[in-house]
Amino acid sequence: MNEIKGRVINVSNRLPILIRRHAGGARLERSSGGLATALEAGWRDQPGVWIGWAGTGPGENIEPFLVRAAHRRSYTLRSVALTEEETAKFYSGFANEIIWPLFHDMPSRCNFEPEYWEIYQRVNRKFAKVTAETVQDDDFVWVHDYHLMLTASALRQAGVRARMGFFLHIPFPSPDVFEKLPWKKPILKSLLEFDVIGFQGDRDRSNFVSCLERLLPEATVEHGTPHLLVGQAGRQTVVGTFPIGIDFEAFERDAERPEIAAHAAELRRRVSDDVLVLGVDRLDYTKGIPERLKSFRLLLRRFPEMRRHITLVQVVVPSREEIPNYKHLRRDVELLVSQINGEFTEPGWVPVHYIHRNLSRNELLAYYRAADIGLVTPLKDGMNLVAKEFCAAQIDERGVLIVSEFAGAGPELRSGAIIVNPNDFAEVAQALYDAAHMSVDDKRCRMRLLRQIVKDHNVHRWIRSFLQAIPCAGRTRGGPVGDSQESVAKAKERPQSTMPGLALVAAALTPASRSRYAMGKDAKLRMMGRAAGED
Ligand code: GDG
Repeated sequence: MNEIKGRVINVSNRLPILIRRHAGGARLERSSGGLATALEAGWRDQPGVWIGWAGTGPGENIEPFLVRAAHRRSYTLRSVALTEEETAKFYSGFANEIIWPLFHDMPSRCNFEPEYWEIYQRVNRKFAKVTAETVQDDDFVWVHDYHLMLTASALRQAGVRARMGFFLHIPFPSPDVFEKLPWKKPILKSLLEFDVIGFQGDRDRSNFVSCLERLLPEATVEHGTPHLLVGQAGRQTVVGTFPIGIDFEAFERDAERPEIAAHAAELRRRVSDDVLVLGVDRLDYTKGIPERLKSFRLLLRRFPEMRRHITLVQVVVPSREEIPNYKHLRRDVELLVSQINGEFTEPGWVPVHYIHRNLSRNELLAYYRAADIGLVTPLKDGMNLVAKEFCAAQIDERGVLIVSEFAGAGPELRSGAIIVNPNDFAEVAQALYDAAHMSVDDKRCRMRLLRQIVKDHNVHRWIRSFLQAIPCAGRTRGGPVGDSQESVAKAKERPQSTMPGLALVAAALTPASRSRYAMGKDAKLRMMGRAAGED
């Protein structure tokens, strides 16, 4: 990270800690979710400041908590206090009832309430104000995620001269979806006030460029190496793809600990010593939990010989419980679990073990190690860290990863994982069947490849590559810009992948492993034939 002379000022909706009030006072907790997990792991030795919401409102003295939390960290923490109304209309409202569903291609779930937009602007200005008070000219301001897309314009208006970057942890939608947003232009324009914008995958970046082409035709796009340069209103922005990673070494080291191995063995003994399938998700409609349960049910219906031999452990972490869509989802998931268990349970075997709580890190690691199949089937996901954590914890190289083609992790891990369409229940059921019957050699070969990819593309590399894109932004400011329409088209024609050398990795797969997967497709057709005439 030599590119930064000053400090990194990290700005995200949530701080990595949460102060939770209870009758007897308050306690400090760790924030959950992918963003906090990834940044906490990657940020170990970087001096700086992390600005975000700690779960508290104005007038609360939380300074002692922030000082305590900073003890074990290389950075200090500054909080942005939010009123109850702001939490409801900015966080639950604009961010999670509009942007979250829209950016995950689910516009029918959006609640385009105009007041949410007012409060979103106000809260973005609030975050910008705290940031402007903190930042110095040679610092780098790194803003994270969809909650804070307007901060760059507010910071520029406040006269902040430091360079600024933005990383979107969730997908960016295609123009047909994005243009449904009533406030699309101010959001695009504000994003282009950052010096660097990062996306999880090439598809997200290409969607962003298509949105510019349609909605801001005056913007110009040039193909730099390896990133794009977008010109708008006299300034230029580097736009790149930076797939996020995990702290591989930490997961591997912790998974190796004897107490985790013992816990994993205990789980296998108690839950299933045959095929143990694991799903781990926040309770969110984008994660495809009902669809996954239906696929598992289909497997048990169509392959009766699998009954008693395969068990699904589905961990569901409570999330955004105040939003109506999420309450309904919990009811749907729990109904499906009880229907499946009602249909198939036999003495000594319960097909679905459903856990609705946050596991400790040690428990989670034990499940990752114990599982034979990691089943990661979101309908849409920026990356999905669970897929990568599962691989890192698979130190025995026994597990098979099944991953959705619509998760950022899909393209990145496609050479070792079984890739599925989560809406195709027959395909997922078949993938489970194939994974359960895969030879030990094939499983080892695939998992070794996956672990190498996850290890190489870890969170430290993600941070480094994002920060390395910054000087590029400085150099290009005021530089030549290309012809708008023509250069946008060229940029879309030539996707630039920053993914690992997948061709090389795929070449290392055994022929047996490759043909096994091809066999899976044929078997799927057979299975569909067999199913004809079923209800
Ligand atoms: C967003 C994007 C992107 C889950 N259950 C438990 C637990 N977890 C941890 C996992 C993982 C994290 O939560 C979930 O991360 P994901 O990436 O799967 O999903 P989001 O929270 O939606 O994250 C996503 C990510 O940002 C990073 O850019 O990948 O696409 O949506 O780290 O381990 N942790 C513990 N107990 C649990 O029960 N301790």
